[in-house]
Amino acid sequence: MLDVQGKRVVVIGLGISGIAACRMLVARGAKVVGTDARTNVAPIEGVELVLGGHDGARLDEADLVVVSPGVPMFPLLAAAEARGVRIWGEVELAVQALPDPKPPIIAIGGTNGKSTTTTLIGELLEAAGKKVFTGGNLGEPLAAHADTRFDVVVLEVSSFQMERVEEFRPKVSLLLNITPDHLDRYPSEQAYADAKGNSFVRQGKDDLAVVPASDLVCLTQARRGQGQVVTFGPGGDVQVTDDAIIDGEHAYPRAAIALQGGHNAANVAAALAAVRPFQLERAVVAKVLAEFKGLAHRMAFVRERNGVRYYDDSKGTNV
Ligand code: UMA
Repeated sequence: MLDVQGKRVVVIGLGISGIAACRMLVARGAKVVGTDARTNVAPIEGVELVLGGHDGARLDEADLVVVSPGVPMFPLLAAAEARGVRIWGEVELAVQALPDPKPPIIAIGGTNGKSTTTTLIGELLEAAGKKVFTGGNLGEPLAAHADTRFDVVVLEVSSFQMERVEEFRPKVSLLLNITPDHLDRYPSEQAYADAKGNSFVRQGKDDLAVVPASDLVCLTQARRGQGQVVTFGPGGDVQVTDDAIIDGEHAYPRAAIALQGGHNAANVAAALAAVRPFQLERAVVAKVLAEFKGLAHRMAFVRERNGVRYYDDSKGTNV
Protein backbone atom coordinates (compact mmCIF):
# COMPACT_ATOMS: atom_id res chain seq x y z
CA MET A 1 0.00 0.00 0.00
CA LEU A 2 1.17 3.49 -0.85
CA ASP A 3 2.80 5.42 2.01
CA VAL A 4 3.35 9.08 1.23
CA GLN A 5 2.93 10.45 4.76
CA GLY A 6 5.13 13.56 5.10
CA LYS A 7 6.65 13.07 1.64
CA ARG A 8 7.10 15.98 -0.76
CA VAL A 9 5.13 15.10 -3.87
CA VAL A 10 4.96 17.37 -6.92
CA VAL A 11 1.99 16.93 -9.25
CA ILE A 12 2.55 18.37 -12.73
CA GLY A 13 -0.57 19.41 -14.66
CA LEU A 14 -3.72 20.31 -12.77
CA GLY A 15 -6.43 18.99 -15.07
CA ILE A 16 -8.76 16.11 -14.23
CA SER A 17 -5.97 13.63 -13.39
CA GLY A 18 -3.74 16.08 -11.56
CA ILE A 19 -6.51 17.37 -9.31
CA ALA A 20 -7.60 13.81 -8.44
CA ALA A 21 -3.98 12.90 -7.68
CA CYS A 22 -3.51 16.02 -5.49
CA ARG A 23 -6.63 15.31 -3.44
CA MET A 24 -5.72 11.68 -2.91
CA LEU A 25 -2.17 12.59 -1.86
CA VAL A 26 -3.34 15.30 0.58
CA ALA A 27 -5.76 12.82 2.16
CA ARG A 28 -2.81 10.49 2.75
CA GLY A 29 -0.70 13.10 4.46
CA ALA A 30 1.72 14.06 1.70
CA LYS A 31 3.15 17.59 1.35
CA VAL A 32 1.72 18.29 -2.09
CA VAL A 33 2.93 20.88 -4.58
CA GLY A 34 0.70 21.25 -7.64
CA THR A 35 2.14 22.96 -10.68
CA ASP A 36 0.59 24.01 -13.97
CA ALA A 37 1.63 25.98 -17.02
CA ARG A 38 -1.63 27.92 -16.66
CA THR A 39 -2.13 30.67 -14.12
CA ASN A 40 -5.93 30.39 -13.86
CA VAL A 41 -6.10 27.34 -11.61
CA ALA A 42 -8.55 27.34 -8.69
CA PRO A 43 -7.09 26.62 -5.23
CA ILE A 44 -6.97 22.95 -4.19
CA GLU A 45 -7.29 22.44 -0.44
CA GLY A 46 -4.00 21.54 1.21
CA VAL A 47 -1.95 22.00 -1.99
CA GLU A 48 0.79 24.58 -2.54
CA LEU A 49 0.38 25.89 -6.08
CA VAL A 50 3.17 26.84 -8.47
CA LEU A 51 1.51 28.34 -11.54
CA GLY A 52 2.52 29.85 -14.87
CA GLY A 53 5.23 27.19 -15.36
CA HIS A 54 7.02 24.47 -13.44
CA ASP A 55 10.34 26.18 -12.67
CA GLY A 56 9.44 27.05 -9.07
CA ALA A 57 8.23 23.54 -8.18
CA ARG A 58 11.74 22.27 -7.31
CA LEU A 59 11.27 18.92 -8.96
CA ASP A 60 14.72 17.70 -7.99
CA GLU A 61 13.83 18.02 -4.30
CA ALA A 62 10.72 15.89 -4.60
CA ASP A 63 10.33 12.41 -3.11
CA LEU A 64 7.90 11.67 -5.92
CA VAL A 65 6.74 13.47 -9.06
CA VAL A 66 3.34 12.63 -10.54
CA VAL A 67 2.96 13.66 -14.18
CA SER A 68 -0.38 14.23 -15.87
CA PRO A 69 -0.83 12.35 -19.15
CA GLY A 70 -0.89 15.51 -21.27
CA VAL A 71 2.49 16.71 -20.00
CA PRO A 72 5.35 15.73 -22.32
CA MET A 73 8.97 15.44 -21.19
CA PHE A 74 10.69 18.80 -20.54
CA PRO A 75 14.25 19.65 -19.45
CA LEU A 76 13.60 20.12 -15.70
CA LEU A 77 11.74 16.81 -15.56
CA ALA A 78 14.54 15.05 -17.43
CA ALA A 79 17.06 16.58 -15.02
CA ALA A 80 15.08 15.42 -11.98
CA GLU A 81 14.80 11.92 -13.46
CA ALA A 82 18.53 11.86 -14.14
CA ARG A 83 19.09 12.66 -10.47
CA GLY A 84 17.04 9.63 -9.49
CA VAL A 85 13.75 11.31 -8.57
CA ARG A 86 10.90 8.82 -8.85
CA ILE A 87 8.40 9.81 -11.55
CA TRP A 88 4.99 8.20 -11.92
CA GLY A 89 1.89 8.80 -13.98
CA GLU A 90 -1.50 9.12 -12.31
CA VAL A 91 -2.33 5.48 -13.15
CA GLU A 92 0.72 4.12 -11.33
CA LEU A 93 -0.04 6.32 -8.34
CA ALA A 94 -3.69 5.26 -8.21
CA VAL A 95 -2.96 1.55 -8.61
CA GLN A 96 -0.34 1.64 -5.87
CA ALA A 97 -2.86 3.42 -3.63
CA LEU A 98 -5.61 0.81 -4.07
CA PRO A 99 -6.31 -1.17 -0.89
CA ASP A 100 -4.56 -4.55 -0.51
CA PRO A 101 -5.22 -7.19 -1.65
CA LYS A 102 -5.29 -5.37 -4.98
CA PRO A 103 -8.19 -6.16 -7.28
CA PRO A 104 -7.44 -7.62 -10.71
CA ILE A 105 -7.02 -4.94 -13.37
CA ILE A 106 -8.16 -5.16 -16.97
CA ALA A 107 -6.24 -2.54 -18.96
CA ILE A 108 -7.59 -1.58 -22.37
CA GLY A 109 -5.28 0.17 -24.81
CA GLY A 110 -5.29 0.78 -28.55
CA THR A 111 -5.60 3.65 -30.96
CA ASN A 112 -9.33 3.23 -31.53
CA GLY A 113 -12.26 1.52 -29.83
CA LYS A 114 -10.86 1.77 -26.30
CA SER A 115 -13.76 3.62 -24.71
CA THR A 116 -16.46 1.42 -26.23
CA THR A 117 -14.63 -1.78 -25.30
CA THR A 118 -13.79 -0.54 -21.80
CA THR A 119 -17.41 0.35 -21.15
CA LEU A 120 -18.64 -2.98 -22.52
CA ILE A 121 -16.22 -4.91 -20.31
CA GLY A 122 -17.39 -2.91 -17.30
CA GLU A 123 -21.04 -3.65 -18.16
CA LEU A 124 -20.35 -7.37 -18.57
CA LEU A 125 -18.69 -7.63 -15.16
CA GLU A 126 -21.33 -5.52 -13.45
CA ALA A 127 -24.06 -7.68 -14.94
CA ALA A 128 -22.28 -10.62 -13.33
CA GLY A 129 -22.63 -8.93 -9.95
CA LYS A 130 -19.09 -7.58 -9.54
CA LYS A 131 -18.23 -4.24 -8.01
CA VAL A 132 -16.37 -2.60 -10.87
CA PHE A 133 -14.44 0.61 -11.47
CA THR A 134 -14.78 1.57 -15.13
CA GLY A 135 -12.80 4.61 -16.20
CA GLY A 136 -9.30 5.89 -16.83
CA ASN A 137 -8.53 7.72 -20.08
CA LEU A 138 -12.20 7.72 -20.99
CA GLY A 139 -12.85 10.32 -18.34
CA GLU A 140 -12.86 9.31 -14.67
CA PRO A 141 -9.38 8.99 -13.15
CA LEU A 142 -8.77 6.00 -10.88
CA ALA A 143 -7.00 8.28 -8.38
CA ALA A 144 -10.41 9.74 -7.48
CA HIS A 145 -11.52 6.26 -6.29
CA ALA A 146 -8.34 4.79 -4.89
CA ASP A 147 -9.88 4.28 -1.43
CA THR A 148 -12.67 2.07 -2.72
CA ARG A 149 -12.54 -1.71 -2.61
CA PHE A 150 -13.40 -3.01 -6.10
CA ASP A 151 -13.74 -6.59 -7.33
CA VAL A 152 -12.29 -5.56 -10.69
CA VAL A 153 -10.74 -2.38 -12.08
CA VAL A 154 -11.46 -1.83 -15.78
CA LEU A 155 -9.12 0.86 -16.98
CA GLU A 156 -8.86 2.51 -20.36
CA VAL A 157 -5.18 3.35 -20.73
CA SER A 158 -3.60 5.77 -23.18
CA SER A 159 -0.03 5.69 -24.44
CA PHE A 160 0.57 8.83 -22.37
CA GLN A 161 -0.57 7.11 -19.19
CA MET A 162 1.58 4.06 -19.90
CA GLU A 163 4.78 6.10 -20.31
CA ARG A 164 5.31 6.21 -16.57
CA VAL A 165 4.37 2.93 -14.98
CA GLU A 166 6.59 1.02 -12.59
CA GLU A 167 4.73 -1.87 -10.97
CA PHE A 168 1.56 -1.70 -13.08
CA ARG A 169 0.67 -5.32 -13.80
CA PRO A 170 -2.79 -5.94 -15.23
CA LYS A 171 -4.35 -9.39 -14.92
CA VAL A 172 -5.57 -8.76 -18.46
CA SER A 173 -3.87 -6.36 -20.83
CA LEU A 174 -5.82 -5.80 -24.02
CA LEU A 175 -4.34 -3.96 -27.00
CA LEU A 176 -7.06 -3.41 -29.60
CA ASN A 177 -5.03 -1.99 -32.48
CA ILE A 178 -2.20 0.40 -33.25
CA THR A 179 -2.28 2.95 -36.05
CA PRO A 180 -0.23 6.16 -36.24
CA ASP A 181 -1.39 8.72 -33.66
CA HIS A 182 0.02 11.37 -31.32
CA LEU A 183 3.07 11.81 -33.54
CA ASP A 184 3.41 15.33 -32.19
CA ARG A 185 4.54 13.74 -28.92
CA TYR A 186 6.47 10.68 -30.07
CA PRO A 187 9.60 10.66 -32.21
CA SER A 188 8.32 7.62 -34.17
CA GLU A 189 5.42 5.21 -34.56
CA GLN A 190 7.59 2.64 -32.80
CA ALA A 191 7.96 4.89 -29.75
CA TYR A 192 4.18 5.32 -29.63
CA ALA A 193 3.64 1.54 -29.91
CA ASP A 194 6.26 0.91 -27.23
CA ALA A 195 4.55 3.30 -24.81
CA LYS A 196 1.27 1.44 -25.31
CA GLY A 197 2.99 -1.91 -24.93
CA ASN A 198 4.32 -1.00 -21.48
CA SER A 199 1.06 -2.42 -20.10
CA PHE A 200 2.30 -5.94 -20.97
CA VAL A 201 5.80 -5.76 -19.60
CA ARG A 202 5.21 -6.91 -16.02
CA GLN A 203 2.61 -9.57 -16.78
CA GLY A 204 3.26 -13.06 -15.48
CA LYS A 205 2.28 -16.50 -16.83
CA ASP A 206 -1.13 -16.38 -15.13
CA ASP A 207 -2.04 -13.09 -16.81
CA LEU A 208 -3.67 -12.64 -20.20
CA ALA A 209 -2.28 -10.59 -23.07
CA VAL A 210 -5.15 -10.02 -25.51
CA VAL A 211 -4.35 -8.86 -29.05
CA PRO A 212 -5.92 -9.05 -32.53
CA ALA A 213 -5.26 -12.25 -34.50
CA SER A 214 -2.54 -11.82 -37.15
CA ASP A 215 -1.49 -8.40 -35.87
CA LEU A 216 2.27 -8.59 -35.57
CA VAL A 217 2.67 -5.09 -34.18
CA CYS A 218 0.36 -5.81 -31.24
CA LEU A 219 1.69 -9.34 -30.78
CA THR A 220 5.26 -8.05 -30.57
CA GLN A 221 4.16 -5.73 -27.77
CA ALA A 222 2.27 -8.53 -25.98
CA ARG A 223 5.41 -10.67 -26.01
CA ARG A 224 7.36 -8.09 -24.04
CA GLY A 225 5.77 -9.72 -20.99
CA GLN A 226 5.11 -13.30 -19.87
CA GLY A 227 1.31 -13.09 -20.27
CA GLN A 228 -0.56 -15.86 -22.02
CA VAL A 229 -1.50 -14.55 -25.48
CA VAL A 230 -5.20 -14.75 -26.41
CA THR A 231 -6.21 -13.48 -29.85
CA PHE A 232 -9.49 -12.12 -31.14
CA GLY A 233 -11.03 -11.42 -34.56
CA PRO A 234 -11.23 -13.54 -37.72
CA GLY A 235 -9.10 -16.64 -37.06
CA GLY A 236 -8.58 -15.71 -33.41
CA ASP A 237 -9.14 -17.62 -30.16
CA VAL A 238 -12.33 -15.58 -29.84
CA GLN A 239 -13.51 -15.84 -33.42
CA VAL A 240 -15.38 -13.30 -35.50
CA THR A 241 -17.27 -14.79 -38.46
CA ASP A 242 -19.87 -13.16 -40.72
CA ASP A 243 -22.64 -14.50 -38.51
CA ALA A 244 -21.33 -14.92 -35.01
CA ILE A 245 -18.75 -14.23 -32.38
CA ILE A 246 -17.52 -17.53 -31.04
CA ASP A 247 -15.83 -17.89 -27.67
CA GLY A 248 -15.02 -21.57 -27.16
CA GLU A 249 -18.27 -23.46 -26.82
CA HIS A 250 -20.35 -20.27 -26.82
CA ALA A 251 -21.52 -18.66 -30.08
CA TYR A 252 -23.20 -15.25 -30.00
CA PRO A 253 -25.13 -14.53 -33.23
CA ARG A 254 -24.18 -11.10 -34.56
CA ALA A 255 -27.84 -10.38 -35.32
CA ALA A 256 -28.49 -10.48 -31.56
CA ILE A 257 -25.65 -8.05 -30.73
CA ALA A 258 -26.63 -4.39 -30.52
CA LEU A 259 -23.16 -3.04 -31.44
CA GLN A 260 -22.99 -3.19 -35.22
CA GLY A 261 -20.18 -3.06 -37.79
CA GLY A 262 -16.94 -4.90 -38.30
CA HIS A 263 -14.95 -2.66 -35.94
CA ASN A 264 -17.47 -3.31 -33.19
CA ALA A 265 -17.44 -7.07 -33.81
CA ALA A 266 -13.71 -6.89 -33.09
CA ASN A 267 -14.38 -4.82 -29.96
CA VAL A 268 -16.96 -7.34 -28.72
CA ALA A 269 -14.63 -10.28 -29.38
CA ALA A 270 -11.84 -8.45 -27.55
CA ALA A 271 -14.12 -7.80 -24.58
CA LEU A 272 -15.12 -11.48 -24.42
CA ALA A 273 -11.47 -12.48 -24.45
CA ALA A 274 -10.72 -9.99 -21.68
CA VAL A 275 -13.41 -11.30 -19.32
CA ARG A 276 -12.42 -14.96 -19.76
CA PRO A 277 -10.74 -15.19 -16.33
CA PHE A 278 -14.06 -14.23 -14.71
CA GLN A 279 -16.02 -17.09 -16.32
CA LEU A 280 -19.25 -15.21 -16.93
CA GLU A 281 -22.42 -17.13 -17.65
CA ARG A 282 -23.50 -17.24 -21.27
CA ALA A 283 -26.96 -15.81 -20.50
CA VAL A 284 -25.45 -12.81 -18.70
CA VAL A 285 -23.13 -12.10 -21.63
CA ALA A 286 -25.89 -12.53 -24.23
CA LYS A 287 -28.16 -10.08 -22.38
CA VAL A 288 -25.49 -7.38 -22.16
CA LEU A 289 -24.54 -7.83 -25.82
CA ALA A 290 -28.19 -7.49 -26.82
CA GLU A 291 -28.59 -4.28 -24.82
CA PHE A 292 -25.28 -2.36 -25.01
CA LYS A 293 -25.61 0.09 -27.89
CA GLY A 294 -22.26 1.82 -27.51
CA LEU A 295 -21.34 5.35 -26.50
CA ALA A 296 -22.61 8.65 -27.82
CA HIS A 297 -20.37 10.37 -30.41
CA ARG A 298 -18.18 7.28 -30.90
CA MET A 299 -18.92 5.93 -34.35
CA ALA A 300 -22.60 6.25 -33.43
CA PHE A 301 -24.88 5.55 -36.39
CA VAL A 302 -27.04 8.60 -37.10
CA ARG A 303 -29.07 7.74 -40.22
CA GLU A 304 -29.01 6.44 -43.75
CA ARG A 305 -30.01 8.73 -46.57
CA ASN A 306 -29.81 8.17 -50.34
CA GLY A 307 -27.73 5.07 -49.73
CA VAL A 308 -25.20 6.92 -47.52
CA ARG A 309 -24.77 6.05 -43.87
CA TYR A 310 -23.85 8.87 -41.51
CA TYR A 311 -21.93 8.34 -38.28
CA ASP A 312 -21.22 10.71 -35.39
CA ASP A 313 -17.61 10.19 -34.28
CA SER A 314 -17.10 13.63 -32.81
CA LYS A 315 -15.39 12.25 -29.69
CA GLY A 316 -12.67 10.73 -31.84
CA THR A 317 -9.21 12.05 -31.01
CA ASN A 318 -7.63 11.05 -34.33
CA VAL A 319 -8.44 11.22 -38.02
N1 UMA B 1 -0.09 21.22 -18.52
C1 UMA B 1 1.02 21.67 -17.85
N2 UMA B 1 2.25 21.53 -18.42
C2 UMA B 1 2.41 20.96 -19.65
C3 UMA B 1 1.26 20.48 -20.35
C4 UMA B 1 0.02 20.64 -19.74
O1 UMA B 1 0.91 22.21 -16.74
O2 UMA B 1 3.54 20.83 -20.11
C5 UMA B 1 -1.40 21.35 -17.85
C6 UMA B 1 -2.45 22.08 -18.63
O3 UMA B 1 -2.32 23.47 -18.49
C7 UMA B 1 -3.73 21.56 -17.97
C8 UMA B 1 -3.33 20.18 -17.49
O4 UMA B 1 -1.92 20.06 -17.65
O5 UMA B 1 -4.12 22.33 -16.86
C9 UMA B 1 -4.05 19.14 -18.31
O6 UMA B 1 -3.58 17.85 -18.01
P1 UMA B 1 -3.85 16.66 -19.05
O7 UMA B 1 -3.62 17.17 -20.45
O8 UMA B 1 -3.08 15.49 -18.63
O9 UMA B 1 -5.43 16.45 -18.97
P2 UMA B 1 -6.41 15.89 -17.84
O10 UMA B 1 -7.48 16.90 -17.69
O11 UMA B 1 -5.70 15.45 -16.63
O12 UMA B 1 -7.03 14.66 -18.65
C10 UMA B 1 -6.28 13.47 -18.74
C11 UMA B 1 -6.35 12.93 -20.16
N3 UMA B 1 -5.79 13.92 -21.09
C12 UMA B 1 -4.79 13.63 -21.93
O13 UMA B 1 -4.29 12.55 -22.01
C13 UMA B 1 -4.30 14.75 -22.81
C14 UMA B 1 -7.78 12.63 -20.56
O14 UMA B 1 -7.77 11.98 -21.81
C15 UMA B 1 -8.38 11.67 -19.54
O15 UMA B 1 -9.76 11.51 -19.83
C16 UMA B 1 -8.22 12.22 -18.13
O16 UMA B 1 -6.85 12.51 -17.87
C17 UMA B 1 -8.69 11.21 -17.06
O17 UMA B 1 -7.87 10.08 -17.06
C18 UMA B 1 -8.23 12.76 -22.94
C19 UMA B 1 -7.43 12.45 -24.17
O18 UMA B 1 -7.51 13.18 -25.13
C20 UMA B 1 -9.68 12.42 -23.24
N4 UMA B 1 -6.63 11.37 -24.22
C21 UMA B 1 -5.83 11.03 -25.35
C22 UMA B 1 -6.62 10.16 -26.32
O19 UMA B 1 -7.59 9.52 -25.91
O20 UMA B 1 -6.21 10.09 -27.49
C23 UMA B 1 -4.60 10.25 -24.90
